[in-house]
Amino acid sequence: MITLYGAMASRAHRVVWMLNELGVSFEHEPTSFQDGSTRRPEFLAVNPNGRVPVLVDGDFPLFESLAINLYLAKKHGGPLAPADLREDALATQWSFWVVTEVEKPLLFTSANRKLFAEAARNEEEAQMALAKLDRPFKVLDAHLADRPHLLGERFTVADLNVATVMDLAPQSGVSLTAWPRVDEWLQRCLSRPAAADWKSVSFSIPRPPTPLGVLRMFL
Ligand SMILES: N[C@@H](CCC(=O)N[C@@H](CS)C(=O)NCC(=O)O)C(=O)O
Repeated sequence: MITLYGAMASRAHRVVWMLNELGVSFEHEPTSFQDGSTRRPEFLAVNPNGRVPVLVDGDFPLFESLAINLYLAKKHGGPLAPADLREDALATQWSFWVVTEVEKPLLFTSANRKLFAEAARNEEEAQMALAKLDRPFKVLDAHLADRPHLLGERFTVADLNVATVMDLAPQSGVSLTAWPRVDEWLQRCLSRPAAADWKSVSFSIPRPPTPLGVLRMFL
């Protein structure tokens, strides 16, 4: 039995998309990360980081959303899974790439365009974070010039992992028209039926009251 902890309005949606793609049934514990639930001893016993998502497959707990997806793809096989060692390495590469190069500045942009309450948004901060995204977005756009998906012809866990981070862009008023291949690829990924659950979810995050608090949130 697989149990996934984490509300849809959290990074748990990344794993829900993967489980839906694979057609794997699971129990969903929609643990909120905003009401103190992730600080409770019972939750910390499952994930000592106090964060969602965490997946428990039988007696095997695993945290980190994109690592969970790589595990699920490899466990269940099929077209989403890496077909060989090189594809495995590339799926890992793109997953690390998106969390290290894209996730934080994109989240910071989104916070200042949509996720913070309107009065707490700061367009200058959004522009600053957006400027950091130009380099990785250009890399992705160039990579997609001669292939429809990250590993070539088929949609794989690499596309899913990168798209689950990039999906903050259209949700938060970040236009991708300057990177047209990224824009098209993302729309293709997000129009997959297995991604549908996520698209209707909306959420907000409170802006920390001090500049230091903001730094702490995004560093
Ligand atoms: N790198 C982790 C990040 C997990 C994470 O930050 N989750 C947020 C919700 S989306 C959380 O649980 N925050 C609660 C907290 O930081 O206390 C992953 O991708 O799984």
